[in-house]
Amino acid sequence: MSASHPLCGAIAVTGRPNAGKSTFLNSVLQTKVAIVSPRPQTTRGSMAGIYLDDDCQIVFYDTPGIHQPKNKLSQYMLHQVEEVLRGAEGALFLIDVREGLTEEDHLVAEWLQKTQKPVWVVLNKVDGVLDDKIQVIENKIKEEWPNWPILRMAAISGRGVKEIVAEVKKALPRQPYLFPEDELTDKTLREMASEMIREQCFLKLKDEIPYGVAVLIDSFEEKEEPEPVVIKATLFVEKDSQKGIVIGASGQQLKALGSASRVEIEKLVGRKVFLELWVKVLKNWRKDEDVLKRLGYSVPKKGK
Ligand SMILES: Nc1nc2c(ncn2[C@@H]2O[C@H](COP(=O)(O)OP(=O)(O)O)[C@@H](O)[C@H]2O)c(=O)[nH]1
Ligand SMILES: [Mg+2]
Repeated sequence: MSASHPLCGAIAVTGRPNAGKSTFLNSVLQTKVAIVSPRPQTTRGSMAGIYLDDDCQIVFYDTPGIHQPKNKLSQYMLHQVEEVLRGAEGALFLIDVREGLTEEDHLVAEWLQKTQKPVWVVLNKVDGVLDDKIQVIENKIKEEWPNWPILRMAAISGRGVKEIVAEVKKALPRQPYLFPEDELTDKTLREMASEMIREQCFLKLKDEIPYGVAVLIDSFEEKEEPEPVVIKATLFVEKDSQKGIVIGASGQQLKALGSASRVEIEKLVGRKVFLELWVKVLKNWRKDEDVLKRLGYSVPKKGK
């Protein structure tokens, strides 16, 4: 490609569940686009966060954490990671230094070795971890994967993020921008609103419940201001018993979910939102391909 083109390319943001991938995406864009929770496997699909500066566009793809698949939804999540890696120039491999090197990190490394693309190991969450401990992890990584450069970051505060961008830039080709200059993500407002509701489920619902919640936006109406954006959404749960929990005594839990989600969606759309939530039971939806498809988690057939 011509030297007059800008530096541009896609980079996969990979790592085990909870390593801080979505936090990195928000940090590099200085805007909240990806949902984050203290719990693993919050992110289900891939999402582009589009970084732009004077001479460069980097499309960072947030991905679900690489893990051992347990059901059709996990298979969908892992397929999303494969697709992103296929189209990327390289991958960031995020490691949570507070946990040290784990089995799951080795599983991620196996995936990344297969791609034969540049990989940058990013030691995340260095805030509050002693330098000696980080050094021990770094030495182990150098032994195991000697070809991969190692960087340090605290995605939560933005420390080290600029340096990562600078490193990644060196590996990008010159080509026309992949996305229009004013775009921040590849997701629609509707999709992002549904994610914001799911995020609140992860933050507010206990135990296994959020893992069995899917959100479907039934309608998203943008009337003229000062009218609010009117959003109607259904939360699907897997069992009758979960429906009661999500709604809560006299509807308190659902109300809390609704108002917290509304605040987040208002930040996203930059205006008032009226949000109506319903809860329905859809037995074992995570195992049912047709239902997964309806909810936007389309699992490709094996061998494709
Ligand atoms: N202390 C600390 N926590 C972080 C950092 N980055 C992410 N986290 C936290 O780790 C948890 C998982 O982050 P998330 O971005 O959802 O991880 P993902 O599953 O890899 O996308 C959240 O509670 C984040 O606030 C960091 O640099 N420092
Ligand atoms: Mg995530």
